[in-house]
Amino acid sequence: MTGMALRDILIHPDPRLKKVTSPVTDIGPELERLADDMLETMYNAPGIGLAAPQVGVMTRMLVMDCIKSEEGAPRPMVLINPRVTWVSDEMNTYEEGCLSIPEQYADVERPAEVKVSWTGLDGAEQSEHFSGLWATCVQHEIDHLDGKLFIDYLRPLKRQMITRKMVKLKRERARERA
Ligand code: K1U
Ligand code: ZN
Repeated sequence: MTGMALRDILIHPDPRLKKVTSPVTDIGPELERLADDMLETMYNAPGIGLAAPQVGVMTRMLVMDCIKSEEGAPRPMVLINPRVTWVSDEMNTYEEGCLSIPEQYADVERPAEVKVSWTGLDGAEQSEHFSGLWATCVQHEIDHLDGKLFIDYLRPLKRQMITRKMVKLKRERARERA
């Protein structure tokens, strides 16, 4: 058994970030390895969430941990085939970021609270009521599984501006690697 590995995070624009992912049908060692690698990649970034398509795996799994380091023990969560089963009428605006859209932030309005059901790595069904940053994060990550990015909530002009910056960033990074 080898240790966890960092995976490369895809940067927008990438066609894989625009696709709807397929449900997980088989929970086994390969999926466990992917979950471990995604958690390691998320903590290393650093980030508070990561969805499988962001590392090029087109399957419905996400990881998250919204505990701030000063708040105490980490709470790594792995959600397989997550479904939002209830949303609050109350909305909340949060300045979101995305590891696939580095250094770009914008206000996004979403339901303030959500109830989510999912399958755990042990195969057991789970559900939880999320509020605050956890609610924002889980909705952002489930959007990734449906090929949606936070910039899709912005005005077209702002979205285009961010996309152009990302094209430039990718070009610069490719040049640095050559
Ligand atoms: O999905 C992702 O790209 C991860 C993203 C999650 C997210 C952030 C903000 C609102 C909703 C969802 C990030 O983790 S961006 C990085 C970030 O927010 C952060 C990084 C270090 C400390 C605290 C936050
Ligand atoms: Zn994201």
